[in-house]
Amino acid sequence: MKRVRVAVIPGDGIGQEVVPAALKVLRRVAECSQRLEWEFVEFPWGCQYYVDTGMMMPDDGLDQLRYFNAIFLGAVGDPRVPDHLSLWGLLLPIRRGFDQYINLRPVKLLPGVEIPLKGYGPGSIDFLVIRENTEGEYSNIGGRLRAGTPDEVVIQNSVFTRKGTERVIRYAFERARRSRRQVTGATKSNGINYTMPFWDEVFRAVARDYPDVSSHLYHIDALVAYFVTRPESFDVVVASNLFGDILTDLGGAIQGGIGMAASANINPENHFPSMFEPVHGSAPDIAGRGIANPVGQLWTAALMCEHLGFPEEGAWIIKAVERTLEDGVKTPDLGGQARTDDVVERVLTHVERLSHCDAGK
Ligand code: GGG
Repeated sequence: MKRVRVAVIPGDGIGQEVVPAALKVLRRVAECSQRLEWEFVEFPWGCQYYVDTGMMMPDDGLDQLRYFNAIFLGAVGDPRVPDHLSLWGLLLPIRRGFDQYINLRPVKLLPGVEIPLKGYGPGSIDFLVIRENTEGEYSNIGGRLRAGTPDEVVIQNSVFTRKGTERVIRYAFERARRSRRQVTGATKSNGINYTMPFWDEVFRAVARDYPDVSSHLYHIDALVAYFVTRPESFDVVVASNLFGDILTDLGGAIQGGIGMAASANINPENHFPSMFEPVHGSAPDIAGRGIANPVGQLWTAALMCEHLGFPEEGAWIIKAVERTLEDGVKTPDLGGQARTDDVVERVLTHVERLSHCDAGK
C-alpha cells in the first residue's frame, strides 16, 4: 500500500463543487484498489482568500506545496478580482515555480456525448495537445507608459528560450512514439517574425531525430480550421503557451464542451510536484447551483492516478465516466438533466463494478 500526499486547491466558483466530487471518486478508487492510500490536504487559496488577505496564496505558498506528491486544483477566477491578478497570483506561479513545462490536454470524443460536428462517433476524435507551459507569450516582461493618456504605450514581450522550446517539442515527439507517430506543430511564422521562425527551426531540428515520426507545421489560423474540418487527423499537437491554450478551448468544444476537458501540468523530471486541473475556469454563472459538469475534473483525476503510477486506477475512472455518459447521466451543458451529484453517484457505481469492489454486496 502506497501513501500518496496530495495538496488540494478547490479554488473558485465551480471548483468548490467539482473538486469534492472528484475526491469522492478518488477515495472510492483507493478503497477498491487497496494499492494506495490518499492523504488529501486542502488549501483555501483563491479569490476569496484574495478578498480576505490581498493575496491569492501566502508568500510561502510554493514552500507549503513543495513536498506533496501532486497538486489537485479546481478553478481560478471571480468577478471581484481582475483575471490577470488571480492567474498571476496562483496558477502561473505554481506552473512556473515548479517548472511544470508540459501541459497535457487530451481531446477525445467519449460515448454518449453529442458534439457540434457531424458524423463523428466515440473514439473517432482522439488526440493530445501538448502546450508549452512556462514561457512564450505568457511573460510578465513588459510595461505601460503614460497610462490613460492619448500617448499611452503598452508592451508585452514574448520569451522563447532554446531550452524551453526544444524540451516541449522533444517531449511531443517522444509521446507520439506511444501513439500514432505523428506530430503537428502550431506556428505563425509568417506574421510573427522572430519567435515563430525560431520555433519552426527548433521543430524541424528535433523532427530530424525522429525519422519514424511524421511531422507537420501549420499556421495557427489554418490549424484551428483543421480542428473543425478534420479533427480525426491529429495525433499529438505541440503548441506555444498561448496557442496551446486557445487550441484546447476549441478542443473542449469539439469533445462536447469545455466541462469535459482535462489537463495535467507536468514536471517530467519529478523535481517538483505536478499539478492537475481541468481546462475550464470557475464558471461563476452556474456556480453554487449543483449542476457543474464534473467530467473534466474526473478525467483530470485519472491523469493524476496515471502520473502517480496507478494507470489501472486511472483507467477505471475514465471507463466509469464513459459508462455514465452512455447511461445518459449527463449535466445540462451536455443536454442532460443530471446534477453533479447524480453523475458522481453513477460513476461510483461503475468504479465498483469495474474494480469488482461490489463483489461482496
Ligand atoms: N482550471 C483552472 C482554471 O481555472 N483555469 C482558468 C484559466 O483561465 N486558465 C488560464 C490558463 O490556463 O492559461
